[in-house]
Amino acid sequence: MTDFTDEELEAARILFARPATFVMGAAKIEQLPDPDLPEIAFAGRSNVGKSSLINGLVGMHKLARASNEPGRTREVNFFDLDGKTRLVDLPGYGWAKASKTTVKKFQDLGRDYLRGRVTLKRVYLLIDARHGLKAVDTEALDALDTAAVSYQIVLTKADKIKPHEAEAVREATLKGVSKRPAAFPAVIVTSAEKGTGMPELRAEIMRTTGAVL
Ligand SMILES: Nc1nc2c(ncn2[C@@H]2O[C@H](COP(=O)(O)OP(=O)(O)O)[C@@H](O)[C@H]2O)c(=O)[nH]1
Ligand SMILES: [Mg+2]
Repeated sequence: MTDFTDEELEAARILFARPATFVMGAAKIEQLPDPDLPEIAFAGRSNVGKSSLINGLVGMHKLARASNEPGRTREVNFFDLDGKTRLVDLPGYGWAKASKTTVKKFQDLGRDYLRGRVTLKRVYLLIDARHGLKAVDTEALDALDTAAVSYQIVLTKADKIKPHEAEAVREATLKGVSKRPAAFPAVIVTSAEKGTGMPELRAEIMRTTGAVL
């Protein structure tokens, strides 16, 4: 994992303690907010923990709605962090129940966003720490490499396995993306439930967006 000084971790803690608000959900590419702030997007299969991670980062339980509310998770949802940066919750993939047309519509939206967003600084691709990279993730990795957007893998729900197991999955995941051109060569282990990895992820986002207090 990238090293951060105590000062950086503290600055990031303060940044993420500032007010975070829901800006809007876009169901079409024309509805995106003006690209006037640096953005960090979160992608991953549905249920991997995207909304929970965003909530964990800002320390609010209900900013991004978690689970059981597929309505919002099919849009691209924008959250403003104190006017400094936007956190973007992308539509999940790997839907079991949704129709093919619905899936395609929202994956196309996600792809259009990734391709065309000039203010997008990095994508965090979330992977369940219990499973590691799976075939279902390949398409997302390919889309990110094709869009040439810098992305980093975040392992979620690490509280559900033992630390040494999470470490093994982290190493295997890092190896799995080592030849991928747009992948950042570090994998962060997190638990939104326990707060694991949140200080480092906040610092990483602060560094990546160039947000200053
Ligand atoms: N144990 C545990 N459960 C989590 C964690 N993050 C998310 N979950 C659970 O996983 C389910 C899906 O989370 P959600 O954030 O809605 O996933 P999303 O579909 O990717 O936005 C919910 O029931 C969450 O409570 C975590 O760090 N630890
Ligand atoms: Mg969600």
